[in-house]
Amino acid sequence: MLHEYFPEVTKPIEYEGPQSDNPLAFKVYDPQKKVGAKTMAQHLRFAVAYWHTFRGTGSDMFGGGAFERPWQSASDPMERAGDTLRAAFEFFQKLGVDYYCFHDRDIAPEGSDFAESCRNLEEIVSQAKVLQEETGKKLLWGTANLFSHPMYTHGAGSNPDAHVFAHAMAQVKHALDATAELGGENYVFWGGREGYETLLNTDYRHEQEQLARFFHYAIDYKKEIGFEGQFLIEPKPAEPAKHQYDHDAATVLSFLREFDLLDHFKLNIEANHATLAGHTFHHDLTVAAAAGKLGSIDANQGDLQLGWDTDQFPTNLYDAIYAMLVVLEQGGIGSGGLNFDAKARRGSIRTIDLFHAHIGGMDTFAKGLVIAHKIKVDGKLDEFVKDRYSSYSSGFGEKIMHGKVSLEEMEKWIGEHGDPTPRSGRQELLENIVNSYIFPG
Ligand code: XLS
Ligand code: CA
Ligand code: CA
Repeated sequence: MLHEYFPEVTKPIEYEGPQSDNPLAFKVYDPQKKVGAKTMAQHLRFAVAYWHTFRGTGSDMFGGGAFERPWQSASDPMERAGDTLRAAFEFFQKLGVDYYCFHDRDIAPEGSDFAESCRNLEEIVSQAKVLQEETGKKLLWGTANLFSHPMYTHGAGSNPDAHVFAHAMAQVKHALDATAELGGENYVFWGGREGYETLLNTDYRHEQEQLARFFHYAIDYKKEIGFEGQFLIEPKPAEPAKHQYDHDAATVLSFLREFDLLDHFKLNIEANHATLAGHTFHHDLTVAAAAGKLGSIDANQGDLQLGWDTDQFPTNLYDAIYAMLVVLEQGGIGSGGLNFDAKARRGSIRTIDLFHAHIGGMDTFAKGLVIAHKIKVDGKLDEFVKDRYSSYSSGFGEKIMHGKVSLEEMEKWIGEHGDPTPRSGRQELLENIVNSYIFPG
């Protein structure tokens, strides 16, 4: 019998419905329940974030670790990594989540030099592969941590020192190998320190070109090893860097277009990063989806009173509804999923808190899915929007959209038709319609 890290959870978490008062049960998320043509599990593709859930210590800017995790107690780093991996797979099985995500340095410890770090990674990947085969759990995405080590203080791909660039590329090579070996469905690039602290020491154009080069090399290597997963870039405006180059969805899309990278990437949109950029989650999802580039989601939420990345578990139903409206509109999340890039609060020190946190996030998004699906099927909102733009689908408006009218012709047309009549955007009515799906009948 393997060591049990979560003995309080005596059986897998199951759906018990809204009437259940069992805190270790789903009230909405019922993995096999069909919503339209797909099951909830197929729509939502939930993933656990390895770094927060198994490596998080509860530390913050004012204090060190607050959690005592039983899987983190061994003094030997590789033994600790193995214990952590087994705890993770026990957690995935008991929670009933199909996917997980990791950084190379979450799952395997940094060695005394690069070669040792690579060997550590390979060893843990081989253990993870066995556990995946035994449990049927899958890797949603892997990534390289190119921001914790002091060598990356001035960036990785955008570092002014070519030596650091080469190290970062070598690390990406191994993280890609690890992701491919584990059948990862995506690979994420989050550029935590790809940005600047001051423009006084920064050649902005050079760093942009370097970063583009970094991505092109990664694409070449992806082709070389035949990795079929989707490449994703995750926008974030700041933190840890003062200014990050992948500021938000629109900035990343324009960078990808400028440097001929657009065909090779989609976006991984994180709720808390969107709000840090001064947008709503709904906004950044919409911007990505409108370009056909919404690839995956980091499902968390920030605290609007705090100006930093709090990475809380998502409990806001409106955000979940709006997110799922965008996902349903584009026909699903594809090879992506909903990764809980979220951490239990520093004060939530028990391991059982990790279950409550995930159950809450899963129920919130399951409810968001159900409501978004109803809104879509009823079609009232879509009809309203369609009608709002209908003047472009025929007659003079259609000609405008096809670029067929000159400014002189527009002037003439206005002369004939007079000034336009203002039309209401009916926002309050639409908000009430959304609420009508939430209020109990
Ligand atoms: C940090 C980011 C990071 C990425 C993966 O703020 O969210 O965790 O998701 O490197
Ligand atoms: Ca994230
Ligand atoms: Ca975050």
